[in-house]
Amino acid sequence: MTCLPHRIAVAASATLAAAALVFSAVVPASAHTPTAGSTLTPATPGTLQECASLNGFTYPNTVITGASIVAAGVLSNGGQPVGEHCLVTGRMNDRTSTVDGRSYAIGFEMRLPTAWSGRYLYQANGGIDGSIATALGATRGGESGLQMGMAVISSDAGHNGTQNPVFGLDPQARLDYGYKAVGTLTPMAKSLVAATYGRGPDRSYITGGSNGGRHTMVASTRYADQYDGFLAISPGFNLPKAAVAQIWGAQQWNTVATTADLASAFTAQERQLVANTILARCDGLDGLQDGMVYSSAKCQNVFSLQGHVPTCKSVRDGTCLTRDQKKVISSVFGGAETSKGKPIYASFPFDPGLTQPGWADWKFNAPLSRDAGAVGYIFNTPPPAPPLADLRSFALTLDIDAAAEAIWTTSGVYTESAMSFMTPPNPTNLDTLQGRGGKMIVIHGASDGVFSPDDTAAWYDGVEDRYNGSAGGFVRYYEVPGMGHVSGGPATDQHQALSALIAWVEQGTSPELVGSLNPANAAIPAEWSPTRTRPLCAYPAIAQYTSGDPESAASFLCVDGPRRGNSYDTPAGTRNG
Ligand SMILES: [Ca+2]
Repeated sequence: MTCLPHRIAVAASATLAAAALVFSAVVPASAHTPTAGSTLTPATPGTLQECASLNGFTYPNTVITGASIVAAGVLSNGGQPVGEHCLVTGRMNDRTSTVDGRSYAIGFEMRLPTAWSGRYLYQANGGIDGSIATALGATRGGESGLQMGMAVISSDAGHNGTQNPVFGLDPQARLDYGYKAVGTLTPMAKSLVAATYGRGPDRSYITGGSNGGRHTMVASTRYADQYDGFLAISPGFNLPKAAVAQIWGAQQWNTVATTADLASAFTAQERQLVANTILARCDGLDGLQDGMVYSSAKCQNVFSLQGHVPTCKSVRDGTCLTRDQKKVISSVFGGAETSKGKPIYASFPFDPGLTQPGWADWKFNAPLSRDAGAVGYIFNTPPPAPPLADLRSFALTLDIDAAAEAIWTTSGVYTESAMSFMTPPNPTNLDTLQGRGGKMIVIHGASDGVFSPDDTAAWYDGVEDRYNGSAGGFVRYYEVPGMGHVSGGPATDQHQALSALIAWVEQGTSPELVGSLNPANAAIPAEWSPTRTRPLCAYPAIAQYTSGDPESAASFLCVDGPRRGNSYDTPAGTRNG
């Protein structure tokens, strides 16, 4: 595909104009540069009119349990106080399950700022839900929708924390977790906004990371008529596939682990060895030795685990990998397969960010706990329901072929398969979103330990194919080198994607994201300047160093890169296992 290069911008508005001037001179607008697409009318500010009286707010199947003012400064984000707002708590669809006898409801809180921007934000939460995270509307990139004046709702998606993961025994709780909580809460939330401000939201947004990114991508197909902007970060949009792949990976690691801790299969020292070898081969491909590999697609061909990482001649001492370790690491990065060699999920790109502890936690710990519980109760039909105290042995002895099959099946009271209720239907069909002038930004780290950016790239390739190469007018994908799951890692993981999305939706401003470092991120190498910035380039473009300060985004251009989503030959979301 041909397109780009994009112009880039820098974070500080003071230098924005100068940078734009420079790059407009260097890179004239091209016919191949994605257009910003159509624009919706901007939101206009409003003022909170009601709060305590919202205790009397009525909506079908809704119970309000509290409504009161929260003073400015009680909450903060990024070290800055969040302004005064009204906190409304409640729940929808109180019920007792006829299947498992447990009580369920869709719990929520909504935070409605006194100084309102006219915008509404659905904060989609992570994990397997089950708790009402504070409705800050925080993106993990540094922004807070609440701080930006948006009215934000957060929910438990239909079950509470004590019901994780056994809520999967209840078919309705499965559907609420999968997609129906978002569909149920959205019109109620808009009605609550109207009751608070005297009018409904001018513009509506949804954002989340991980499972919240999944909710966001599901909403981009199921509820595109309800939202104007979608910001999905590290989306697990094929979560049932990924969970089975995680458990398959645990079984692989277990063949070379030296202790009960699967991390002994590939120690921190050995991961550093691989990262150093990747950097030695690939760091300079983008024009700068800076500890970041932007030419990821090229790197996958240039770097060879087998050929470039020393093979142990005797014992493992951290300076080498055994042949068996190499076989396992290659297979995990190559992607989980059934015993017949069919892909279960997706490949993962080699990237130096695998040194971060979060990568190891996802690879070695999560499969034996979170993924095992999710597959055992939520994603397989019928649910095998293993003892919760024995999830480790459930994972390590699981029949992978059967588990990969059972994410597609229905049975008895379970009338939707996990792949049906968890993933976006027709994921590349964004006709409704496009048709109403909606916009979507997707961000994914290259060293995500659980959800693969190769899967996201494959999805984006499918979207580009569907829209004949013009998808950049309404949806863009940004891969962040070094970044782990949602955030973290040796990466410029801080960004202004929510602001950029709003400007894209309401002003038609083409997003130009700049990544910066999080000072609290322990994975940042000491030799990097704390002020380092990098352009986040819209896939398939990659950042290329040109000249100037190596710590500054202004020294880079986004240049043409290859499409990389070749990890499986069927569109994302369709059956390939
Ligand atoms: Ca580099």
